[in-house]
Amino acid sequence: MTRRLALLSALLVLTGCGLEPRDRITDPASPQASDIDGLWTLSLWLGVAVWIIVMGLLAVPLLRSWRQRRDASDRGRPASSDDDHLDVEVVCPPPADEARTRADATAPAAELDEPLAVADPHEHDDAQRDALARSRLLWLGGIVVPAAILLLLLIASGQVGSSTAHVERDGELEIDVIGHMFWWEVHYPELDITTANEIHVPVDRPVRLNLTTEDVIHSFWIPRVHGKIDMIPGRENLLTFEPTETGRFRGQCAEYCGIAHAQMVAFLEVQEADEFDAWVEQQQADAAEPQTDQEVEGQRVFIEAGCAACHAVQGTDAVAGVGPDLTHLASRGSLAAGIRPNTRDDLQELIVDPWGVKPGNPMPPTTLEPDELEALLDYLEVLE
Ligand code: HEC
Ligand SMILES: [Cu+2]
Repeated sequence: MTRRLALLSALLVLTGCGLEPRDRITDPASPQASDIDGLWTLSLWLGVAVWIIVMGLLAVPLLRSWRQRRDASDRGRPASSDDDHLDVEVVCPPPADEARTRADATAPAAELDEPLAVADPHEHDDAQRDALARSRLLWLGGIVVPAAILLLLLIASGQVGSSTAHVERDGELEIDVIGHMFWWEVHYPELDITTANEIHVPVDRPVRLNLTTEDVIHSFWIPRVHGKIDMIPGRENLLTFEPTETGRFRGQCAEYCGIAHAQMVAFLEVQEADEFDAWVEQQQADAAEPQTDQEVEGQRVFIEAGCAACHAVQGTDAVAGVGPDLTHLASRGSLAAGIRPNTRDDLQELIVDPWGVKPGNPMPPTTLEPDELEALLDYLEVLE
């Protein structure tokens, strides 16, 4: 039994551990995330305070009854649990009052109170004082304090709600993010850039995300910069934040959207302004031309194997938008919505066995001759 309990608690503790550390809201990298973190901390500590007080109040009578029982047994009386019950019967026998109704005579409370009051008027005063204290405690602890705590939380969450809501900012960078099963399409309308799964932004500049979906409801969530917000069909939800720290922040679809929901990861890449400008320039360019015969052959395979039916490579005949834009595929740090590093092996596995890499992926497996596959990989690696 103890062993099972220990195993169960170990399991519970271990569920809190990931193989790799995940980005948390408690490590904010924008004023918006910081406000959300503040609200979370306030709720946590209020909860802890309430828990401690309630447990304390519970401990007082428990301790008192334990002490009474211990004293009773010290005095040599049996410390059985029906001790009190026995006392009542012995000390306060119901008086044989003729005037009493039958109902009165059978009410145990009346039997207990009246003879005690008659026996000792001081005890009556004490009982009244006790009752008053108890009702005061009930009012205070049951109504006034909880109402005050709830009011405080209401005000705090209202404040955070308004400080994190979308407001138009000067010089904000506008980005459209569209949820797909199971990846993120990313457009920069003013910069004429299309990419996927990795969103680059400059540090210390307000960013505005226009969030929608192509299919089912998803939820966009990059914990270190903002809270989660749903992507709803036929609706555009806005999210503004100002990243104050550079780095690569992990995000995750936060609304169950199908079999590969857990494998729908996004990255926010917050860069210094000049690095971001360089990235923009690179992304605005058309795809790199294949140079060697092998790469040219790879481009032919790409078109003929049907990849171009779903993917776009700017500057070529491939213009479809069913899957991620591959124009600058090689410049991305991850593959298949953040679940694989962008290496040649992972790329090969994704092309040969897309359903093994990500179940539910709409991309069909391809059967290519080994040399065709090599050529295709060579071509894809050119797409810096
Ligand atoms: C029926 C449409 C379809 C076809 C055909 C298709 N793909 Fe895809 N592809 C997708 C979709 C959808 C995704 C996004 C999968 C995900 O991450 O959930 C994808 C993802 C990818 C990715 C990862 C992109 C990224 O940024 O993570 C690569 C690379 C890729 N496809 C290459 C190919 C190649 C090469 C072919 C041809 C052999 C091909 N695809 C054929 C739909 C297609
Ligand atoms: Cu999703």
